[in-house]
Amino acid sequence: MKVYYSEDHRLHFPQAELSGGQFVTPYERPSRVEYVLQRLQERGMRDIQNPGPVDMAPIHAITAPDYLGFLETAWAEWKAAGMEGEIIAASVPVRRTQLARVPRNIDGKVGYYCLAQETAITGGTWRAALSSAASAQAAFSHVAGGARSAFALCRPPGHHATADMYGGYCFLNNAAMVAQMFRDRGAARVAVLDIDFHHGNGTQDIFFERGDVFFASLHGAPEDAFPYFLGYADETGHGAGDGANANYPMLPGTGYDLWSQALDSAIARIKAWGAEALVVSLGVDAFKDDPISFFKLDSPDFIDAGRRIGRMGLPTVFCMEGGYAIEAVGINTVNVLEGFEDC
Ligand code: Q9C
Ligand code: ZN
Repeated sequence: MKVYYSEDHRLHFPQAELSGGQFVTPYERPSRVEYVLQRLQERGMRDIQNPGPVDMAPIHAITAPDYLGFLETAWAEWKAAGMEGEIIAASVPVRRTQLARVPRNIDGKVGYYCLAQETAITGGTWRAALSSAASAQAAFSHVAGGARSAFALCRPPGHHATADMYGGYCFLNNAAMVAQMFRDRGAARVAVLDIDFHHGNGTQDIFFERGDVFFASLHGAPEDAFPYFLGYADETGHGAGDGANANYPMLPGTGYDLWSQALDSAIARIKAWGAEALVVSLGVDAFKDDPISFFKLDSPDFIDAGRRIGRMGLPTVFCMEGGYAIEAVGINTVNVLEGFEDC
């Protein structure tokens, strides 16, 4: 399987993540990518390329222009306002703030565009996020050109980003962008299958009222797990999107037996719905030793999951999402890809 990745991901490495009332070294860190690259090499998947320059049009197709402008200039505005540290949102519009509008002050703007305050923005974040999108675009182009699959080793990840909000380590929604690219290239029906431990709230939000992109997500129940608030099973889509959203929330301690049943159910829904192309939000934080998650998948389970996805027989673009048990991230990610190829 062809792999696309950009070294520019390293431009995004905040010193701090707000976690449990402390600032800690972010779980979502550059070394994650190094472990995946190393494992790809070990397993003989050496066809690893840099993406070409990013194309802004597919990003605009799923992202609000004011939000993109914010991401591009936030660091300069933050510094110009005399802020000393990295960008962390402090004041955010919350319940009973439905009338919120974009403020002029950068501190206010940051809060306006933020959906979770653990995530910092730095001087390199915008370019890193663009490079991550560029990898996803290159993977899409490869599959659009006739290949069965491709892997975008995206960093930073994307599935928590909505059309106009960042958070959960995500800034631009790579998976949603690729789904839209499939649509624009003529696929009538496209599915996004999100196997990251966390609910893909950003992707769900982008497609919730659309009937042309099916979204299925397996994740920790929203009562217990980030991103909270969304990801319940009764969120099935709205308007034209009614019936095109499928959530599989699962409780702490969930192992592969139950998880794989949910996977089979999501796959059956996607097949029955008639998807012609597939985007996989490939997080491996469902792993038993993940430091911020609570499922119990073991490394071989990821091979089996990859096989089940491969048997769908659809043109498939994998976009890297989460996975924080650093040394196992490479093994688990490549296991999914190998299972897929071997199905
Ligand atoms: N103190 C992805 O997997 N909450 N994002 C962290 C740790 C945020 C996960 C809690 C988790 C975001 C792409
Ligand atoms: Zn995750």
